Amino acid sequence: MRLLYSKPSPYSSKVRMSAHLCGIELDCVSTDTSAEGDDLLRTNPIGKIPALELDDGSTLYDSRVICEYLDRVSGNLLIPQGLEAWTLCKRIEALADGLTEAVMATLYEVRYRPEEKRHQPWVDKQWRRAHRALDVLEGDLAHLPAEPSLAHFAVASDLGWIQLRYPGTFEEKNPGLVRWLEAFYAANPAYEAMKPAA
Ligand SMILES: N[C@@H](CCC(=O)N[C@@H](CS)C(=O)NCC(=O)O)C(=O)O
Repeated sequence: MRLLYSKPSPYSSKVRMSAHLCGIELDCVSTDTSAEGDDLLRTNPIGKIPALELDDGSTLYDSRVICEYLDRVSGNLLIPQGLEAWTLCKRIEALADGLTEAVMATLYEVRYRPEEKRHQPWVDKQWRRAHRALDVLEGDLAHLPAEPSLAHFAVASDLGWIQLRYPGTFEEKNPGLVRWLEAFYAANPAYEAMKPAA
């Protein structure tokens, strides 16, 4: 299977970590979304990564759908199936991804919008959203078992991306998140090479 991805992309990082846990090897193709190339648009008409091309040529996007697929084909190695554990796992994934979406919106505001057209109240709203999510995440992680699952990969990827793009955002205010990340990589060193990187 071919994964269109980029090294800094947090959603791609989540998929790569998930595939590793599922024992699925992906042919990872570095993809620049701003080029809107044919390969990307054929794989995902939305023009975003991660996008997966299956061995039969069919395609899947976005990261949540790809991870659900990896879980299914691996016989549920990625997502716990008991209702309580499933609920916690999927809620944490949604929270971590929503956090990233908010912070990414602020990055795109600077990257793609001319300065005179930026709307600071909207940016402030995204940061309020992000800080609420970070606070709740810090509490939720206390309930997550040590054994890695989709929730772990979503959190490690999304926090890793924030540390890459906006270092210092949560380290002081949410030290529990820093401790959690350190413990995760100490117990699961293989995943460190897949975290978002420049
Ligand atoms: N909900 C999507 C979000 C994917 C996404 O936003 N990917 C970013 C890179 S991390 C992207 O492709 N951005 C390019 C763009 O928005 O044009 C997912 O979970 O896969």
